[in-house]
Amino acid sequence: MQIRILILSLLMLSACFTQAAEFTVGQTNKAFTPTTLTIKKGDTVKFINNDAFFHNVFSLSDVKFFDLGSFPKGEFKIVTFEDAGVVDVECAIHPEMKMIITVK
Ligand SMILES: [Cu+2]
Repeated sequence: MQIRILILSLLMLSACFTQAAEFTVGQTNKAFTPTTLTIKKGDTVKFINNDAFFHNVFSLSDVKFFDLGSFPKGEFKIVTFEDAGVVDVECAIHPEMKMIITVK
């Protein structure tokens, strides 16, 4: 009986350690903050618009191809990164806005 509880406890503990993390990237003063981010496979990134005008988030990368569309201040979009590699992220409205997400 005790060994079952021990095994169950270990399983629950390992599940905690392998849980995906959520990172937040702001869009502030026409810049992604931070401009570089390193995450693990399965982690999510929440992109939040902190400016008083619309921003977009997209990537043409092979590792993760996406376009979150345009959204106003206070709104956010969440992306899950399943594969390892380097992802270039941009804003279609402001070409100077760029960031790099490295998925390990
Ligand atoms: Cu923008």
